[in-house]
Amino acid sequence: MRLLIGNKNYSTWSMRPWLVLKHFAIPFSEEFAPLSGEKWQENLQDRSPSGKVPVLFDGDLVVTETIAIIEYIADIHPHKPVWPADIASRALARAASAEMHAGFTALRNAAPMNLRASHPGRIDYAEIKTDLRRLEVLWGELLARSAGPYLFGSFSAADAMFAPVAARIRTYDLPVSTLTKNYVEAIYDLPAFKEWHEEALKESWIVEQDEIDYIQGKTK
Ligand SMILES: N[C@@H](CCC(=O)N[C@@H](CS)C(=O)NCC(=O)O)C(=O)O
Repeated sequence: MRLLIGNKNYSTWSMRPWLVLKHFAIPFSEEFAPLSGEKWQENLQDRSPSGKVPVLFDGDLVVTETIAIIEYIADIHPHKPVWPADIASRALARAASAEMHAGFTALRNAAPMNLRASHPGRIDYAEIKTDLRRLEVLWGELLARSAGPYLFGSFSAADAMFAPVAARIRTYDLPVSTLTKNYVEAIYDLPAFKEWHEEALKESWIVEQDEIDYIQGKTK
């Protein structure tokens, strides 16, 4: 099984299935498709049917879309608790993951993941407050229900879906509750996240369109 991913410092979607594979000790090889540099988009289109990362290759099967990749991993490893065990928790985990996949657009657009960076105070709270409030209510309800430290007790695909948001909260020092801060810490403490993070810190590529100065129109 091969996973095609983008730059670890920036690629939120790549991070999610990678964390699931690593955390559940599922053997895979990773391949890198840069998200910057000469003809990066053409090169990515040659390697990915959707022109995006991640892509999972398993024999002749090519799976695009993060959530479909995670579901496939769960299907072929039914004994690994990729999703929580009980039906109600699975439904809630899938709902939260679907909401992450389709939503939180203002937060995602205003505060790109950049693991190497530290930009406290750079995000206009007014732009993201609706998403941040919803995020804190959702995480708060799930953490109260499970008693943590992850959304459903132990780490599951739902946490993998939200890990890049935890990284944004840290990078931009977003104003959040202690409960939310503790959850961000739990993500940073996960061995698979630590491994991704360490590898991201070693990267030197700059993906300009994902840098806060570019997004805020300061270097366009
Ligand atoms: N809906 C896709 C989104 C994937 C995505 O947007 N990936 C970014 C990198 S994090 C990408 O490939 N960007 C390249 C581009 O849009 O040209 C998924 O769930 O996997």
